[in-house]
Amino acid sequence: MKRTLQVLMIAVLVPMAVFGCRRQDVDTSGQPRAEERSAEQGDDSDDARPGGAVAGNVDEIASARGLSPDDVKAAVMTYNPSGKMDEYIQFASGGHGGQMLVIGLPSMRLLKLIATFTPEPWQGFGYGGEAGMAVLDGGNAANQELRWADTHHPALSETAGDYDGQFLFIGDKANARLAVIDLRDFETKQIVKNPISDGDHGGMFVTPNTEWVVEGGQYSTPLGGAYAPMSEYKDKYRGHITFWKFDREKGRIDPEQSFAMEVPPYWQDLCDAGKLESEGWVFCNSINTELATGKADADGVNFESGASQNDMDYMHIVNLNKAAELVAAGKTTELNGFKILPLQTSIDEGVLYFTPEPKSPHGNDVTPKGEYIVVGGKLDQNATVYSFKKIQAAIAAGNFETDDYGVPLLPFDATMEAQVELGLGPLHTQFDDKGYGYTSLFLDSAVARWTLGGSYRTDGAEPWKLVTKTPVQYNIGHLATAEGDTVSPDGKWLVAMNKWSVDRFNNVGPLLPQNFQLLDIASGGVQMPVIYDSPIGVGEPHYAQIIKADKLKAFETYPEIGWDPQTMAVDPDAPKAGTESVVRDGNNVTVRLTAVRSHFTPERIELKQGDNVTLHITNIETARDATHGFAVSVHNINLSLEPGETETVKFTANQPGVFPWYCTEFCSALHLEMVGYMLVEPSSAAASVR
Ligand code: CUK
Ligand code: CUA
Repeated sequence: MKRTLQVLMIAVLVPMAVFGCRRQDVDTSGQPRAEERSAEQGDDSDDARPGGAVAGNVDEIASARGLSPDDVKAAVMTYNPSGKMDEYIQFASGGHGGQMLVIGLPSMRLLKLIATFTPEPWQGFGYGGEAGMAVLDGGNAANQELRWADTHHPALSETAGDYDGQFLFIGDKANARLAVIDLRDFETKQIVKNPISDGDHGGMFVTPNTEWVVEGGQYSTPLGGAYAPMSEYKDKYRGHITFWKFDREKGRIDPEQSFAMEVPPYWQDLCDAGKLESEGWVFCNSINTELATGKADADGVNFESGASQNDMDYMHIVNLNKAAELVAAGKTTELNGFKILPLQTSIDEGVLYFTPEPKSPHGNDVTPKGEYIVVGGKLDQNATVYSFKKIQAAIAAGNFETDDYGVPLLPFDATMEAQVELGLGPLHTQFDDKGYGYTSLFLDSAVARWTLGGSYRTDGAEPWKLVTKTPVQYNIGHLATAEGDTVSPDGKWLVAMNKWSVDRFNNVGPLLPQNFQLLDIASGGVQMPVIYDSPIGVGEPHYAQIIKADKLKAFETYPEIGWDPQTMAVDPDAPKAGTESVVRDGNNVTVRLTAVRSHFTPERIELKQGDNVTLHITNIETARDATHGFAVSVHNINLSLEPGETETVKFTANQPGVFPWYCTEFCSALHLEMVGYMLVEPSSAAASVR
């Protein structure tokens, strides 16, 4: 009866109140049907497209806007008319926004921002929902609640070296943490804090079947949070490379099965996992092999120059399979309950090797078949290419000296395959399907395309040679090509992730957005024109990966009513229609709520000051996009309940008064009426005065 009345009310009210006097059919949700919607929006059109035909012809519009034929071509290549989907999805770090960006290619439209390390109200992440709070708390340091991150390198899960579209990992450079995102619902499921270090950089990178997620350290400290003065840097400070074991079945990192390698106190930098030929090995570059300790008095040397004295730093070459065997055999020590493979054990057992790399190295990228490792140099003009075969030969021949810590140091000439002169400040390299490498040039503000050698060259072109460069605006860091760090790059699209945008966008004050520029690397012959500029105004992204969109198989709604996204199963305790209740047991009150267009059940919660409240709420909708919010005034509670989802909030009703709660998503014509009242009766007359 109630339901019938509501439908009736909507049918009467909606056309009058919301859609004026237009003819309008309405379904029970209070929304116009899809066919009606597009017809409504395109009154004058005679085609099916919203907005109808464009006035004037293309040439006239282009000339009026001052667009060149190349501009028009770029527009046509990137424009998606309404309803047309993108072919690729880019997962970009959101930098110190602590989030992940989901961007469609080639349109460059921002599809979503995934709340990761930072509370985010639209997704109701970190505003009372128990699941999200638990995820965020999982990333706390021992004595500190952490609510931001500097996200650098996302890593999509892989199967046989190709993205499989299941999981996404992202590292937090500021606090040495790792987040796991499940791509069934694009939500963060786990954050783990490194127990032995508070900083990293060389993560996250996965092994070809995602058994391990690699986290390389950066600024060395005494491990485990110990104290030692900088005068004891050489002896007491250490770097780490941490290997997190991923349990794909559970969709979680398993810290019990994870371990860290103790390495010398150089500053480990980017890592990459070997693949195919080099599978089972991991490579990380490093800086500050000078062991600089900074300038704090007149005699010191600042890090900027102190850590740039040497012509060569050391690539770390890790036999991960061997390391894992040693860990399984119990050859570890423990620090803060975490397994550590001691440096001396790694040396004795042939787990760790070094080879020199020039000049302030950065970037460390394994070629698609796994036989080369490409390293940039921030103060160099070459990309340096190492051969995995040569590395193995040097190891087998015992062709090495040792560094100050006794780690075998393979000679540069013995491991290096080629040096490719590209320009100033080569950083990161990606690949295509035609045997080219693409390297970002920070100081040149350019992208270089160059030929790989070996089995990649079937076209007779000279190997290891610069082919062309495209200027980008400006100061490019990483770049990403479609599936460009997998065993089978697609050879399409390149996104230059530029640090500075300077004059590219309208002035929005002294803090400028970064600039993602899309380059067409597939259809322009030798040239790689920039065809789109996309401002990124939420933090400084570093790395990104670009996956074929059809590999992603996300839910459209949660599969069943009462779904708990944390367990990815139905919560047996989830409120369902007809089971709503408010039950008091002493001063513990359990509230079971449902939400559906356009009401909550129940709509009044009567509490006494000091009650401990546990509130379960289910969005019992099955329609796509029928999300409801749940926001309680001045309680810092805001949930986003996607169709089918169940959430739990716990709080103490300390504050007497009357608190409306309401749905924060404009879900229907009567969304404003989707409200409830929480009444908290004061414990005494005095308590009722605020
Ligand atoms: S780093 Cu940022 S530009 Cu963190 Cu991969 Cu090179
Ligand atoms: Cu539900 Cu608005």
